[in-house]
Amino acid sequence: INSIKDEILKRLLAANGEAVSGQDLADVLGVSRTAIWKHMQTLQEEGYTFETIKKKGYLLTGVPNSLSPTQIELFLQTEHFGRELHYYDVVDSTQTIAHKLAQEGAPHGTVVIGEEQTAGRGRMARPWESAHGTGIWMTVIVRPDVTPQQASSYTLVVAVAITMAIKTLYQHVEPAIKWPNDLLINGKKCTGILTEMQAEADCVQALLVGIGINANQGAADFSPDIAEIATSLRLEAGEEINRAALVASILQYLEQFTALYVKEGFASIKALWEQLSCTIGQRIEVTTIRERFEGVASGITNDGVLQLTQDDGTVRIIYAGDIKL
Ligand code: BT5
Repeated sequence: INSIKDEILKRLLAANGEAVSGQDLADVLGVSRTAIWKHMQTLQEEGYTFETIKKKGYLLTGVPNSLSPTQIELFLQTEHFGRELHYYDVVDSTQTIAHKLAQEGAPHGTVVIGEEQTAGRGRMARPWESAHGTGIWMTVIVRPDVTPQQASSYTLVVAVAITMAIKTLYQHVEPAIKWPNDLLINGKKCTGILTEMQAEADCVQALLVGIGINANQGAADFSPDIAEIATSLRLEAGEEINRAALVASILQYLEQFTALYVKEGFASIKALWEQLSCTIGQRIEVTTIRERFEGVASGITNDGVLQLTQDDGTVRIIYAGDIKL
């Protein structure tokens, strides 16, 4: 039943501003006029808008800004990523659902999306604000053929893919990668990445790549906790963001960069990462679980590890932590 609805939608979209006759739809799809009418009602409930033009048929006048599989598939050009898509209105966290799906054997590239998360999380169980319909809250299940040790640099690969997608669609927006897992625009956070792992001693079963992107929030939509530090793509681009198109573009870049990363390692993406980052060359303060350092972020290694040059010349290697620019 759903596939008939999708077929109708595809034809309405392909008509590109022309009306599509209900009778023609019924004939081509081999269903009754009444069935077509019922599907049109459903589409309307999902937020599509039409005009009914006498003797001509249905004219599509608006599509919902939703992340339903139908919307994303309209833009999707990948081979694997996003081809299996689990879409929910409200979830606790897409990470939780993805963990379960991965254990049950979900294929490489499976995507879980929620319009809202009630318990969205960042690293170390920090909360991640995920209001309804405003952002992109998704987890991608990736099964790369790498060791758990190599996988630690994958977050940087994801950051590059998201940055490239944003730059491609919104050319006047300048996102910058803040090591290890943030994208900033004009110094404010618009994206956070959370990479979790299911692994055995020397073999990665799955990476659960959580991506949170503020897309259509206005300044007043952020809680006081993050109002000063957060921004959205809409605020920066000055236009409504088509989230489905952005998701499709991210998945495309992610598929490409993941293939490169599996084949040639992080080293093959390192130069691009450095070019897109706002971390290297900056004086930073690093907080790790145990210690706190200051110095200049002097580079990144072929394994994606941050090098910090302290004032006395000592070079420290930072595997994980938070930095302040
Ligand atoms: C992150 O953690 O930045 C990773 C965020 C990952 C979120 C995605 S959404 C889909 C998937 N499902 C989940 O449950 N999570 C992933 P971290 O670097 O620890 O940063 C967390 C900090 O960012 C918080 O302590 C706040 O200060 C700030 N923050 C929270 N919500 C934010 C938002 N919407 N925009 C900007 N900053 C936010």
